[in-house]
Amino acid sequence: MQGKFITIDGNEGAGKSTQIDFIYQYLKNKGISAVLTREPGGTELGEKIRELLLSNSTGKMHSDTELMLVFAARNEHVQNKIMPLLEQGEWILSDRFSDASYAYQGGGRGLDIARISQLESWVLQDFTPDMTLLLDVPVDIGMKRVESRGKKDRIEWENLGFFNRVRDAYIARSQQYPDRIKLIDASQSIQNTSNQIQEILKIL
Ligand code: Z5A
Repeated sequence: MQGKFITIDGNEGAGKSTQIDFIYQYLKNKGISAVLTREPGGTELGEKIRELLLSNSTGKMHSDTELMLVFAARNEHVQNKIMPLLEQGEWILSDRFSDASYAYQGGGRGLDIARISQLESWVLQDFTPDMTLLLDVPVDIGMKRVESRGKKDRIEWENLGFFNRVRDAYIARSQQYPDRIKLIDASQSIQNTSNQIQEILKIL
């Protein structure tokens, strides 16, 4: 049986972690034991890069450096984990992948999309997820959901304008790649959002 690579992405508080658990269980009930992973991270080195990217103690970082670090972590992830697992026929569920770079570094930080695309081609060549579930929630609702966590990481200190640009960039990606990226209204209840996801997963 051939493995599949499914990614889940979205703006702050969209419910990715909540829904990835649902997807994992849904697949398990169908007899598929998926491997859960995340970005930035997913490998030992990738998790160290994640710490650099998200720790408040890192301080200021040039946006190009941030972009290259997320792709460095991604290269480790794809070469040393995702590809080998897919070759063994495993299904992989990743909490975030390259669309996040277009949204956060492209939309949020304002980096040139053509440069992100160049870096993506260099690192991934033509490798893309089989399916991306994009959870979309208005920024104010998402923020309220994550506020209760109290602690903010280095990127979460950004202003509302940044997070609105992130959301807009995600939506633009879903319009550009409608076959791969499935846009889900994540402003609904957890159950309603899971129901939308379940309908989409039926096509796999
Ligand atoms: N980043 C980047 O800049 N470039 C890249 O290329 C990549 C990443 C790959 C790490 O992300 C950061 O890395 C992220 C982007 C950047 N930056 N920031 N900031 P992360 O995915 O590890 O962490 P996160 O983005 O902070 O996750 P999140 O958005 O905070 O959480 P979530 O997974 O989407 O949501 P959740 O944990 O499932 O839910 C949050 C709360 O809301 C929780 O209490 C739930 O019970 C509740 N919830 C969830 N769904 C609902 C619904 N439907 N209704 C009500 N309440 C809900």
